[in-house]
Amino acid sequence: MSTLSARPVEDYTAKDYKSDLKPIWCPGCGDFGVVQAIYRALANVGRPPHEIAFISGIGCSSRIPGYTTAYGFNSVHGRSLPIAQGIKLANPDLLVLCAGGDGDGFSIGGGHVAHAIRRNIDITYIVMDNQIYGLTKGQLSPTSRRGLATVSSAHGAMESPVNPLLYVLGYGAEFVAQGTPADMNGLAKIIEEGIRYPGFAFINVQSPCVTYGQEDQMLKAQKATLQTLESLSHNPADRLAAMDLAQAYGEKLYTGVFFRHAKPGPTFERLARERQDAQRSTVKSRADVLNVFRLKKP
Ligand SMILES: Cc1ncc(C[n+]2csc(CCOP(=O)(O)OP(=O)(O)O)c2C)c(N)n1
Ligand code: SF4
Repeated sequence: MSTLSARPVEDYTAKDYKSDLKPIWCPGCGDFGVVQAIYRALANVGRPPHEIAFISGIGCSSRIPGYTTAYGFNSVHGRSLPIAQGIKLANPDLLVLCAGGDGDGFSIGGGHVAHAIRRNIDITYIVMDNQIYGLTKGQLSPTSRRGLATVSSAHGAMESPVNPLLYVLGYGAEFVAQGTPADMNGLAKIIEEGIRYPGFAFINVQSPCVTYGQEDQMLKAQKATLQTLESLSHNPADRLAAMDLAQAYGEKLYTGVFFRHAKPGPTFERLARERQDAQRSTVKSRADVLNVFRLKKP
């Protein structure tokens, strides 16, 4: 916790994180619930808004930083993670959140996810997975189910969908969870846990697109089918059990923490800071500088 915190943790409420901007999402969009859950999670964590940086890509879901009072950066489609990592490295004291759609995260930005995971940068990455491109009016996304016909794919999706949960578990993510605004308490709790996890945390949110999505993805259908991992007595310390359950992505809606590493590894920003400090302590002369960079003396 930073020493900059102006008020005691218990003084923060969800209202402190809600900006004056009125969301322009379609009425009923799942993202309304996601931003509410984020306000609640942030209030429980109790960091002041000026100590939070919220980075997104481009998409309906990527509008989310603007609806909070945190410092926001609505960046470039698929590039939220590189920007968030740069911000975290420049100022490791900031609480850094990252968010966007399934297209943003697993299509154009898919290559960045693996590297953020293996660096284990302390960022919480929230993907609003609606299995469609919402902003650009309903094209196939990487998580669209096979056979889905859309405005730009009249004959249906020919590829099988990306499984975001297996993807991140396979790359070694230390914290992996799934939630839905159909269970607001559960979603706020998962987001809070992700923020508190000392390393890269991935949260997949089944946030329905009411305009271009499918009937069985809507909140009513989700409420009727979701199963909490807690009710299955899943042990979140067991990566293989988590991978087993994650295989049901697209068929069953499991919510809760799939995996939380029992012994969190070092974060990239900590290792980078330690290396910088070690180098500073050894550099006393020009010869030392050359040695640090392994350059030859002229
Ligand atoms: C480099 C680039 N390519 C394509 C686009 C067009 N574009 C904007 S948002 C988007 C996809 C949105 O889908 P998703 O990321 O899943 O978010 P959603 O709108 O569903 O929340 C696309 C293709 C863009 N803005 N920039
Ligand atoms: S198009 Fe879909 S994802 Fe975008 S605001 Fe509307 S309901 Fe939400």
